[in-house]
Amino acid sequence: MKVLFLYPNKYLSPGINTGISILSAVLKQENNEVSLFDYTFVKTKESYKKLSKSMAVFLPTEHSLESLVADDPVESLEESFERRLEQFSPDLIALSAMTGTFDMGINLLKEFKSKLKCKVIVGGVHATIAPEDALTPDIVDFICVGEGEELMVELCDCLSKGKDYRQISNLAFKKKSGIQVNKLHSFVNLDELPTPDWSIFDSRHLFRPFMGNVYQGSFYIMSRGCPYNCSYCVSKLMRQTLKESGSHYRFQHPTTTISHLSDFKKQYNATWFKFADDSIMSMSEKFLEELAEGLTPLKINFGCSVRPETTTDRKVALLKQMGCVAMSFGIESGNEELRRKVLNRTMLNKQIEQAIKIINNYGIRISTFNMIGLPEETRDNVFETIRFNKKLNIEAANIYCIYPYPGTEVSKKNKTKLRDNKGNIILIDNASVFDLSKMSPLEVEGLRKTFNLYMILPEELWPVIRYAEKNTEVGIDIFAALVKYSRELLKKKHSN
Ligand code: B12
Ligand code: SF4
Repeated sequence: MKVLFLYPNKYLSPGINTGISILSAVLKQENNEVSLFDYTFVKTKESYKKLSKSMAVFLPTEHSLESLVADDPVESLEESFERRLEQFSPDLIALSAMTGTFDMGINLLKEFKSKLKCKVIVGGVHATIAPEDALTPDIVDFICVGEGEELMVELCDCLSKGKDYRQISNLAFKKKSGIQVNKLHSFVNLDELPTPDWSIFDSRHLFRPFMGNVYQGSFYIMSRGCPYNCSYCVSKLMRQTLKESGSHYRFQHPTTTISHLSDFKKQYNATWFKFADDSIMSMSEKFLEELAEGLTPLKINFGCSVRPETTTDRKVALLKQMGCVAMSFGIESGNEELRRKVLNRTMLNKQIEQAIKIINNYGIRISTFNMIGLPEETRDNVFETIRFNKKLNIEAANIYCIYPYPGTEVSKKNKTKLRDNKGNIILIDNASVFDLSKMSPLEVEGLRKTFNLYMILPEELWPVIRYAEKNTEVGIDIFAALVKYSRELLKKKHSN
């Protein structure tokens, strides 16, 4: 069978998709042919314009993402996809989508409705947490609920031999009387999976600029799921939806990770990885010791995500020893009560401070994840988050507006809808329209835009930054001037 994966990713957001790379490897093991249509480097008029308008406060590096596409022609997604269809002529199109990218994938496929001669299957987070929504478009024949490794192999086998596919585990499809969701199989044994297949991805996905140098490498995941229950996250929902398959949260054996990363080093000269696991320090010291023993000789660098409650000196020392150079922390809110009551994250500010102190001792770079627009949140609460980041001396704060994903507690409590009046999924970048906080969506947008300025610049300048929150002509000019000034300050700090 010829399987064409469709990856509707944000323009110039490089990084190999772990799910697709695993599925491709598994399908190739069974002699299927696999190809990929990926939006990441398709330079369309719209995406190109949007990128040139974006203005980040972070210190710019001399290795820009734009340089990766400098020589590429501007073309439409449709033109590019049509070419791929003609070249590859797939037997099955396999769309991998999150909630925020599902419509991007479907809209492209709809353009080709009359020309497509093959079946279309959708998998990924969105199909798992919102199966009815994912099955609604006419163009979709099947969806995959949960893990796709076994399903894809069986489906390809059935379709190629004309066998009945209707009983395949994890498969769901439309019937006259509604939808049929088949039983789920047990979770796959992660230690039996082959090395993920990076070969179907554009090599520019391996571009990894870090602290002034450029490395080769990408995302890699050692686990599935997460043991925590944050109210805004789909993790708990996935655990409940997939409980028939067993215990969702699990790590593969360190030897599997070591073997896969050695393969990547040999094949792609990959030396920089981003571990996509939700919480690497949840694993025991013994597990990390074994991992360190195998990874240290590989001499790789990597970044990972951590929870403060799990941070201990010994675990950080082991991670540092095996190559950890960057860690990201979800602070989400600087106000402990909001964090606990609204987000169901029970860690204390004191614990975060202690964890960061330990990590700083090892010279590991720290970035934070923060959210605003939270239910019950006031402007003063946002400033608690800004001040907390400032106190922690954070230079790279990622800031998002909370998004009520379907089925999560935040969505249920606030009775939010997935789709707007026109039937489109509300995009993550427009999440302020959910209007969940005590601020107006405009105020939330203004604060999101200027969060890093408030964090980097001295408090005497805050009254000026307030003007930059506004989307007026003057506000836009002040914003640009302050971004320039912040970058100069950061540059100066780093050159000292
Ligand atoms: C790593 C990661 C990222 C990375 C890299 C993604 C990548 N290139 O791989 C980065 C940092 C770029 C990222 C960005 C974002 N992410 Co993210 N990310 C993750 C994370 C932590 C791990 C993903 C992963 O590697 N999973 C492991 C693989 C093996 O699982 P999988 O992808 O689900 O694939 C399996 C099945 O779903 C299925 N499957 C997948 N595709 C297909 C296709 C077919 C046809 C079939 C049959 C089956 C199938 O089979 C696979 C193997 O079993 C998840 C949380 C999580 N633990 O899953 C969040 C997660 C996917 N991200 C999320 C979000 C919200 C985002 C952002 C929107 C964040 C933001 N505010 O910007 C952006 C969007 C980027 C974009 N593309 O537009 C949410 C998605 C929620 C939702 N309902 O959509 C998640 C679930 C986090 C969360 N807990 O809320 N993310
Ligand atoms: S720790 Fe991260 S992945 Fe786990 S439930 Fe919370 S937000 Fe989700």
